[in-house]
Amino acid sequence: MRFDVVTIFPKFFEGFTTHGIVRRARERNLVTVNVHDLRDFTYGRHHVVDDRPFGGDDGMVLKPEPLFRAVEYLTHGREYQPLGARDTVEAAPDETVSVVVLTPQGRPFTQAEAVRLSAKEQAVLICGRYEGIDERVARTVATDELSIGDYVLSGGEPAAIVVMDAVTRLLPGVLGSATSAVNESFNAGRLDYPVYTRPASYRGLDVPPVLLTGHHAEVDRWRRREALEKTLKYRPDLLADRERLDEMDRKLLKDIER
Ligand code: 6GU
Repeated sequence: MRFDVVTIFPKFFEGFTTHGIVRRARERNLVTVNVHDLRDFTYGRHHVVDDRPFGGDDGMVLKPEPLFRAVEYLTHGREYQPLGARDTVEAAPDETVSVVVLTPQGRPFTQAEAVRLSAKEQAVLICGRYEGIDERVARTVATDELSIGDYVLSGGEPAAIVVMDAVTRLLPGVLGSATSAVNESFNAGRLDYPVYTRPASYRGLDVPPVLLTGHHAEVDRWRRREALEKTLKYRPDLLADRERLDEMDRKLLKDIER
């Protein structure tokens, strides 16, 4: 899969692409991360990327022209056009390409969205800045507008990193074991169970004894119960639809609620 990030802060991505899972996926040619400076798609001596909002307000807005030109270049291989040379608008070439605008106004980015993006050949990630992006970008050349949560970041760069991380680890061959990506939080509709490692006793804090017994059925039951307790405490919304749970989970949940 190929990611093309469009940003006014290309250096922001250096650490991300050179560490951990993404680094290994790149080295094995499972993923390509190209980072593009929005200023390279500007025209004129001053490389202006922003302007004041029509209607008046505080702050600045990312101008449409450099973003349209960046998307055309990255998805259609079209060379930079002089201003005014093109008066039509082309969205992504086909369903193998996603053009994602990252703003707090987007649809929530979820594990399901990560799975959907992981099936694409290319994702262009446009990082919003300042007070926003000219709305014509999201309405035309973009295929998706995503937000990573209900809080305001000063730019879309951390969000682009979040999206690339979540998607990259889903790509075939990236994680060591074929099951590690499926058997975890959210795919199962609840939070993961707590884990412990050695030492079994540390500063008077003991690992739950059941984990040291080697009784797999008991360990499984304990894990399920802990996972459900934590989900009930932090994310009761995930358990709203009891129909999605199996018999054992429903029984454990009733037990916990008593
Ligand atoms: Cl994608 N961008 C910004 N600026 N803030 C956010 C966000 C994105 N998602 C949550 N907050």
